[in-house]
Amino acid sequence: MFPEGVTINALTGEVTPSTGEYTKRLSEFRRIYRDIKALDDLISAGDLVTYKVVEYRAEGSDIFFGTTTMMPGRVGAEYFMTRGHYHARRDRGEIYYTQSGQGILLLQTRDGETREIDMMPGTCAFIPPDWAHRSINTGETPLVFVWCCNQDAGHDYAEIVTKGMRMLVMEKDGVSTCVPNPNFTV
Ligand code: M6P
Ligand code: ZN
Repeated sequence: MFPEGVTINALTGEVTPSTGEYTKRLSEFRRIYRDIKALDDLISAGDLVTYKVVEYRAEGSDIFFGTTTMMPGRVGAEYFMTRGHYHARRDRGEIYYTQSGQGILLLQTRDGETREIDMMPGTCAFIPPDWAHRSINTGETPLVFVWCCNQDAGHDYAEIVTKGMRMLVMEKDGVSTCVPNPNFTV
């Protein structure tokens, strides 16, 4: 392993050099958004990419990092968001350092604590071990953030997909508002 300077474009999320990437489209979010009709209408109109994740991973390293670039938009009153996850390893945290755009990072524990952190350029959010996290683009431009965590952290999506998150971020009169999720199941 050797040290390396990696260039990150704060407006596009481009990582140079990068070792992998993927995109997520609206059709992959049928169990995530509440407004099924709005989601189906959007998918029929053209199945948009809502976010892209690019990574830099050195084989054998303990940590890795990358960017997530989230497009602006909404499904009904809900802004475009990530799936949201706990880490498979409960002793692994993460950081999210916002480069451009604006958003909200929703966090929760298994025993009912919730937090919201405003994502804006310059904010580095500390995500402690075993806090589920979901990012939401509440702005009108792409939300770009750098993340860094352990390579062995892993993703545990099942809990959030089946139960949802305790809080939702909805657009109301042009403003983003955090509200309790009426469908959250303990
Ligand atoms: C961040 C990191 C990634 C994660 C991505 C998208 O970039 O935490 O590990 O995959 O967000 O979030 P999700 O996987 O919940 O859709
Ligand atoms: Zn994570």
